[in-house]
Amino acid sequence: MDKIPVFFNIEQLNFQPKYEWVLGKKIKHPETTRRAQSIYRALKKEPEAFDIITTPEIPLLALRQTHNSQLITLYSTAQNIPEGETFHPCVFPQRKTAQPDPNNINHAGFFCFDSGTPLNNNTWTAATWSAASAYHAAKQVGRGKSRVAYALSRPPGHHANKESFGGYCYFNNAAIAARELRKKGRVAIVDIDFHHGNGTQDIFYENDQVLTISIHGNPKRHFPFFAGFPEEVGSGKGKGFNMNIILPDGSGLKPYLKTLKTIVLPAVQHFEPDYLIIAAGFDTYIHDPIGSFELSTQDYEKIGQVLASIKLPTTVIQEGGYFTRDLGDNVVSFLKGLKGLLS
Ligand code: SP5
Ligand code: ZN
Repeated sequence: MDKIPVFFNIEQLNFQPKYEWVLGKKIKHPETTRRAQSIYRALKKEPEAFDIITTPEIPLLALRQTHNSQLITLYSTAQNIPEGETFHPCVFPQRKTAQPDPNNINHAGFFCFDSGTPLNNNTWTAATWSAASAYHAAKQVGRGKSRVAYALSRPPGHHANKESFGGYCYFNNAAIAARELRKKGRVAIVDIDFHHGNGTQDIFYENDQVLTISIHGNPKRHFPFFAGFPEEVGSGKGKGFNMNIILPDGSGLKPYLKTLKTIVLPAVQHFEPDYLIIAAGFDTYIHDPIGSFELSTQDYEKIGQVLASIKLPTTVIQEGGYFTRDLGDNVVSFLKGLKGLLS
């Protein structure tokens, strides 16, 4: 039996955001390096199932195909922030009139849409290597070397769009993976993070060659608040190629599987893609401190099995999931559900 290739680079651990503010309170930042370590350890425990590969570099061009140069410049500007200091954007200009200067860190607020996504001198390094893991996982699948690959991407990516960052995301890892696979065919992205994948939606909103589907908590009450509603179906050529599915707070396996089987699978199959990308967040876990769904560790295997039944070459990109202790077990459970793709 083949192993599932896992892409990760230790450089991704360099960035350690310390705090964010929730309802005026300073809290420990949920997007920690311990998250990645939890996943890494759980995968490492099963060497017969997973082949951990050290991610090589990503070509700058692959970042530039998804993100604009000002955003990339801003992250390199952030490399000059003194060691140990963090820049929390706090001035959010009117984007229509402001003239942003990405060489001035004080202008960072122009390039982001929330206050929970800080910058420091290591943001660039970690975010670039996180994107590299997604890119190389996609490449492995695109080359036909494996029918399934997993990118241990951290920091996450699905909230980041072409020109702005937010929601703990800097580069849109799934979008970068999709651009790579687009060289070979059509791509469907299914986002199972608790939050709406607003960045991914945005990047492919006018695209009819990349189908984007996100299942998430109600944006009326949950981040990202401004997007993720069913009326958002894509525009121009892309009309009909974006789908948002809201599940109620408290949703467990039953409604989740029903949604996958009756809505997601038929939509993906109708699109007839060549590749599937899963933006896999585990903040749908019952104990997650941010999400409000109630999935269990065992449930993720079942969800994986249903997604594997589409039988497409599949790239899994890690997104959220903040109950660190069980995060690794949840990822392993999900990937076991996808093992059927290897045979
Ligand atoms: C990648 C990802 O999962 N990003 C999520 C960003 C969410 N940021 C807002 C967090 C607000 C936390 N509110 C706690 C509510 C507790 N029920
Ligand atoms: Zn999330």
